[in-house]
Amino acid sequence: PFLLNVLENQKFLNGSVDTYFIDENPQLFNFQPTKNRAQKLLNYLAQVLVNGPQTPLATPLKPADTKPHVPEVSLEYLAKSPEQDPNVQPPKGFRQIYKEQGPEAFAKAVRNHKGLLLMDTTFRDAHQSLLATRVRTHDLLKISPFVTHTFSQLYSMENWGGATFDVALRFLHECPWERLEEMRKLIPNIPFQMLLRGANAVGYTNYPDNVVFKFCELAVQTGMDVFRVFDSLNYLPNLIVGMEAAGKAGGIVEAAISYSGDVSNPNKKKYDLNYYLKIADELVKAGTHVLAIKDMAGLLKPMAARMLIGALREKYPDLPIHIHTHDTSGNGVASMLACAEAGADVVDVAVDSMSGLTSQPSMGAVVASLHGSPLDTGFKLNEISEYSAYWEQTRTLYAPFECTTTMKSGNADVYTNEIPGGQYTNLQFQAYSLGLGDFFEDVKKAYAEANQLLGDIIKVTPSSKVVGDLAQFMVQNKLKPQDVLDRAEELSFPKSVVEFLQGHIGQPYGGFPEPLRSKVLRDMPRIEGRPGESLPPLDFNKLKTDLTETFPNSTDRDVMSAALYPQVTNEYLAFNEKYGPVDKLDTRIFLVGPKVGEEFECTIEKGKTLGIKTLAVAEDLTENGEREVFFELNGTLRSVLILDKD
Ligand code: 3PY
Ligand code: ZN
Repeated sequence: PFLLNVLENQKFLNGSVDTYFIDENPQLFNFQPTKNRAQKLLNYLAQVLVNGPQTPLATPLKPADTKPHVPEVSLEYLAKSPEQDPNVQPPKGFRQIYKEQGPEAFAKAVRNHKGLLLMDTTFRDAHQSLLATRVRTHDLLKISPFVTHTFSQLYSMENWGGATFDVALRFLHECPWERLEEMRKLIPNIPFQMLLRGANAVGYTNYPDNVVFKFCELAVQTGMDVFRVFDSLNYLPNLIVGMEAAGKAGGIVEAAISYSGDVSNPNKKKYDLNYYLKIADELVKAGTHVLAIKDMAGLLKPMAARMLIGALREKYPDLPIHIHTHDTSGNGVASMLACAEAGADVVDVAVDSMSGLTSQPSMGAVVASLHGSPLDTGFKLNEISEYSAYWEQTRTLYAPFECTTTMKSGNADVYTNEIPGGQYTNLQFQAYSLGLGDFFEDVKKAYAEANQLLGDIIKVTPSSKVVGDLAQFMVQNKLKPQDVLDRAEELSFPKSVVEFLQGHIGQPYGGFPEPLRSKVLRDMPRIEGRPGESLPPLDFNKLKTDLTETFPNSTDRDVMSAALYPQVTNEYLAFNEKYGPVDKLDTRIFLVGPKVGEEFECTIEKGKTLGIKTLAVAEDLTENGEREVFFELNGTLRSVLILDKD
């Protein structure tokens, strides 16, 4: 068994020790800095067996006890390869054009391509929207060889950024950089795409400029290609920082305009066609390689799509146009087809079994609709089905995070409340877990009201959180919009709302809402321009020194993670040091632990596979309140003592 150290001693943790404690218990100060990885994993498994999941599960549903079938690369395809060898290099894709000839040549090739191009969001936004971003590197890597050989004609696969960075570190206890690097090794031909929240990078708040620049540099070095850059208020100075950072790093810049309102409705005046054309103009001037419309809530109806994409196509005949949407209303496929017909070069889809609801529209549906037309995507339905079957099975491993526990259908009420896909799922989930009957209906109504109170702003991470927080605040405190205005001076608003009004995430189009802002802020400080301009650069050397003091093995990647998420990164590193490479465990075992008596394998690196069998969990506690868990590790008996927290 492990020796206990002081950090696991109940008496010490309770604070009930005196100065003789060290003298009387020298063994507790005998720290073991490097236990081997296998032992650490046993420690993790025992911890889960004794104290339950080490990452919070969102529903009572259990992960399925299944091993998803990984489809083989098609024989027809291999037969065409000269060596008929399964290890054959995958076909060339758009990434080779980008790497050999640069971003401009890539953009030209995209624009000149005849059929409709697709971005597959399965590795990022689809699971961010449906499974609380919980899909693990382990399951992404398993299907990567199939993807690289079968879908080499993708414009890109979105597999990084957005919420994945935070969730990987915080909840999955895995390194996002390692995920990127490993995917890259397996997929050399398809461009990788990430979502960059402009000056917020992959966080929820504006960072100093040098953080954003360094982040992009490291992302390109680790394998990232296309940066979809947006700002949550479409605030140009913020957007441009992100574009410059991605461009300077050598990436493909895909500046995105976040879509709000409805250009096909003459009564919705704030975000009309002209608003979008003006921003597009600025982004083109700033040198974007590709222009994206980011319809994060799924508000772009087919008719509006024809108007907006038609107008952009006419104005910029040579510029590649890429459309992102969410299928919340159920209109996603129709809208993407309308975009394609109006001249979009690329649309976003998710594989069928990970599509629909608040995720992206279905890849199979879009592909089938265009078969035999001039916009034919060239994808084969049978191959999409195999890919889909993998994800259908894999999805059952993530049952504890399934949005369909509460979400049973699409809902066109999104046209009224304008809640972004990922947030829609979150809010519904929170409402259900509070168990209040009409709470979600009330929150959705309040969301629209909160948006109006804040001046009808663009709503996407992090501005969507501001609106969501205000909406929940209104429902919880039973406030009508007029109450909020009347009592603004005395109410204690959520922090995100106050900071938004202070200008912490940028300047909203049309200005801040008055008199609300003045009433809430009174004499609090305000930021007038771009928040990053007034933030001092982050001292990376100091951060590195501080981090390596606590974690001597930390890398430049960890330092970058810590620059964005200091606390989360510290916890990740501490967890990793204690429990080892938990990212290598199968998903069910990672989430809920093995069954007693179960035998399984875990490959911790190429050629190093552990055979583990859980033998028993002791019925009785030791006198220190610990429970002993017995394993067989590669045939030898091991046991671990775990403090039982119950
Ligand atoms: C994100 O910022 O993570 C989003 O997906 C916004 O749409
Ligand atoms: Zn999205």
